[in-house]
Amino acid sequence: MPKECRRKSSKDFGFSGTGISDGGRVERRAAGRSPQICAELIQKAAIVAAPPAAPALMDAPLVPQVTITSDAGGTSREIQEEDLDGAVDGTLRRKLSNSSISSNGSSAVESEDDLLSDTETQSKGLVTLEHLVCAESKAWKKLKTYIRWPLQASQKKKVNWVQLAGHKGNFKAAEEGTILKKLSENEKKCFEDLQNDVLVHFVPRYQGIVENDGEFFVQMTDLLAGFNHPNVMDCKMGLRTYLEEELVRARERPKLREDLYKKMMEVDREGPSPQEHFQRGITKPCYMQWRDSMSSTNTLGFRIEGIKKYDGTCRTDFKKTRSKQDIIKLFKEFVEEDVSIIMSYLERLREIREALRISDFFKKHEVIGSSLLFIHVCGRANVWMIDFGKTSALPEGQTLRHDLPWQEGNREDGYLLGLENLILTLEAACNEGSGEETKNNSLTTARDF
Ligand code: I3P
Repeated sequence: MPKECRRKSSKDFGFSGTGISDGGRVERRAAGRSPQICAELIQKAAIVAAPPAAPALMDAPLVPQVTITSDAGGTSREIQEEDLDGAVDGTLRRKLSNSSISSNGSSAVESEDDLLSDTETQSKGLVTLEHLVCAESKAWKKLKTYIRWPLQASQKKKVNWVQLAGHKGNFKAAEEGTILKKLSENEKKCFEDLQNDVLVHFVPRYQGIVENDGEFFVQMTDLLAGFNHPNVMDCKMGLRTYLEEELVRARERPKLREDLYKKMMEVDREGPSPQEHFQRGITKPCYMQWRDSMSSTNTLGFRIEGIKKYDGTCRTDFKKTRSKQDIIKLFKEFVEEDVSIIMSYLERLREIREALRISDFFKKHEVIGSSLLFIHVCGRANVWMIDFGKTSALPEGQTLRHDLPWQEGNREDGYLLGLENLILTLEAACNEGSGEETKNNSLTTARDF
């Protein structure tokens, strides 16, 4: 930490008794996924892909057929051909950005892993400037969560942004203090609706749509503008990170994706089922379910996606970070045991919670794949709600509670459960620092808000 930023720290955070449950370890990785949904999708994808002599599914359970009607699921238009991936090898990509029901404006199959060039570094999830410079050859840096990087004048042309987490969105630097994100009708609609909502104080300021080189972009405040060497953490919120529509789509047009199979294998060789191994492919919902079960998404309702420190190191190797102890440790490292930073974060999170409780926008939207972005530098700390590409409006008259478990059809996203657990995590850190024990020992469950 730079000297001028040093503040008094708690001597020992300790962090025992966090007040949140671990959710227990998954015994077998694939068991964390929904066996019904995955078995069904694998089976259908197998038929589509028609691999020779595919082995029978092992212990595949009977699949209850869930039908999502427009009443339950949707705002949706018909799923169009262009919404779907074209091939197992990923040569054609799903184009969520064109979909009014599920879009974050960036739909390439690439992930942060694609950005890392060195295998060893990749496995450690450590990104250094050199790697980013190497990866800069792409015309576009596609960044879902993005960070302005303090640069030497000589480097400025090479690297403007650093990816922190998730798959890469389409961002472009804009006039001072703003950024451009490739237009997604879905996200644009969210920003427009948010203008008249209490949440407007917690999202980047929307500055309309602009055209640049024949393409359209959402222009918004660059949250990191004006900060030198900020510390940034991205936490993806919710009990799941895929839309119900993605399940429906995968049932209708199942696609095996080799890129996702490979990504899974890099992290967990036991992750794929025998069938998936044989086919060397996995459907997107199955991959996403595996991601959610491997991380703390399914148990705590949030997960850490990436951390960038003031010293330039950037970590995204959190796919297996699941236990509360590990998360607390990461928060400790992130704030360098500065309790005052934790306190500031807590204050902001509680404000967000209050706003969510009265927000009309929140009530009427399924919030999937959205993140909370933590930023602190020199004693200043803030949290912002970002990424609304997969946030979709519910049909007229429908609302969500956001604190209920998800069952297919109810569209609940668990956002408030995640926020509650995030607050409990940080409170536990502070309580421990001041010698108090945390009373609540269980994962937050359905509550009345
Ligand atoms: C990606 C991540 C993204 C998802 C992307 C996944 O996995 O879950 O959120 O994009 O799907 O590959 P990982 O974090 O392991 O790299 P969406 O949120 O838009 O669904 P994609 O490959 O279809 O872009």
